[in-house]
Amino acid sequence: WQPFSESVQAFADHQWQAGPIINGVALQAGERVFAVTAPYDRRESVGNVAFANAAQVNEAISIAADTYPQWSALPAAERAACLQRLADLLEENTGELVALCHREAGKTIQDGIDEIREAVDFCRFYANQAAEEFSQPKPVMGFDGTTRQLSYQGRGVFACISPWNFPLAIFLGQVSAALVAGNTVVAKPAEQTSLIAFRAIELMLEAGVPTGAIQLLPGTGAEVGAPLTSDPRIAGVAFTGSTETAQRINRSLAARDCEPVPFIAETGGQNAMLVDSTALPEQVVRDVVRSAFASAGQRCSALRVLFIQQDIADRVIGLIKGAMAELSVGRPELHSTDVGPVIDVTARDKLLTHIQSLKNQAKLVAQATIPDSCQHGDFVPPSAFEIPSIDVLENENFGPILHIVRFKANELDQVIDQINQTGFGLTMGVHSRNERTYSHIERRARVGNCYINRDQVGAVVGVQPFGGQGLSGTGPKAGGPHYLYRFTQDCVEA
Ligand code: UN1
Repeated sequence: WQPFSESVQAFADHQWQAGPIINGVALQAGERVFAVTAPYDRRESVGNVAFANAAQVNEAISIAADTYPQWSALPAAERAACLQRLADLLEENTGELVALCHREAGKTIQDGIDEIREAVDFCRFYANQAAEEFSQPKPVMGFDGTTRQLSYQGRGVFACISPWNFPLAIFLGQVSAALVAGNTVVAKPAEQTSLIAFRAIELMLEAGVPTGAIQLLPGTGAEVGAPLTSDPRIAGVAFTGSTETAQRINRSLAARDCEPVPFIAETGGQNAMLVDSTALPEQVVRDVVRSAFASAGQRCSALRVLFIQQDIADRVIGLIKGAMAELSVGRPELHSTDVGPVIDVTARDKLLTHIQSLKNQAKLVAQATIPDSCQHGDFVPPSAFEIPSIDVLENENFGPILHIVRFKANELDQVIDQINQTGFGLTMGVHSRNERTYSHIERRARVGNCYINRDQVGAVVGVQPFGGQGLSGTGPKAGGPHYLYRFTQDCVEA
């Protein structure tokens, strides 16, 4: 902690500059320049970003397409070596990157440290897997005893479109997977976190990834994302973000008059936790508070709707109230802060509107207070409401708001079905000491990640693959054994 706290101080006045990186050249001019300010205090300048213009989008795709034959022809182990060097550089620059995650994305220091760690893990995991599995053709044994050789190669130019909530980890997770599998990449980071993406690509070039293989295009979905995904030269898209944007990209890919391509999407959720009367209340409350309020609720895995069996509801809700009274909302660089700001004023206003609308149809259980020191930032008070049913929630509320629903013992299946009917299927938490109950819930619920008797955030690369079903995404899971294959095409020598 201490060294990272010091690097946040060391970079307290630093101004970062970013723009498109095309063929290794960092450009300071584009469509327009966007001034970056800190989410915890909008008076604080963090730097500037030049957003890409239409000509730059076109040029980036051309260069990536021209470089594809050379890059894909390299042995997988050589591509993997570049990513291992990138991971080394991320570790060497952790101090600056934690400071940047704090200043640009408003992350707490602990979240910043976790972010860099996860980015390193993604790079090393995909590099190891590619070196091991794509270096040699794989023998496939037929039932008749004969053997065929299956080899894997890239598909062409991949578009990687990533979110602001994991501005380094998810950004580099997508880009490193696409690259190491043999594709060249055009990356469009979330416009709120372009400085972090820019720094990551600088390090990637320093690590030896050829300048033609990775192009960076900061900008908005309308100005950069849309022309990118409608371009017939794009051979695949990796996307993490909202379900609506995923649907838009899907339509745009389908409308192209060219070959069909893979679309890998990880999207939103309406994540629930089910607590039955055998659960341990203290443990439930610890896991609820972390799942709902850590990272200011800005994880797609975060808990949104807590279902508690009536028999223990009063006791658990009482404990949640007590725990929320202890939650410290504040500036993210302070060691004492549990909940920092949300990403921007648009997010804040949307969440505050939701809180306002709940006040008419729900019972406020608890609400933390925002200290005066936070008045210039985009903060939302962590809040918990009792609501009559999950049906009152129309959308995912991407912030520190917990909804609580009581249910009776004989309503368990009905509750699971209601959760399934939302169409989302990302994470689910279950607290029960009855094995029959949690096994039954696991089987009946349609979710990507089901967590039993623990919190439901913080998936670990290579240990706990992460991704959803239904409206929550296409799979395969990031950080799992099948993700890389989706970026490849396979060829059989018979
Ligand atoms: C996301 O928020 O887009 O398990 C996905 C977790 C994180 C979720 C990342 N890996 O909490």
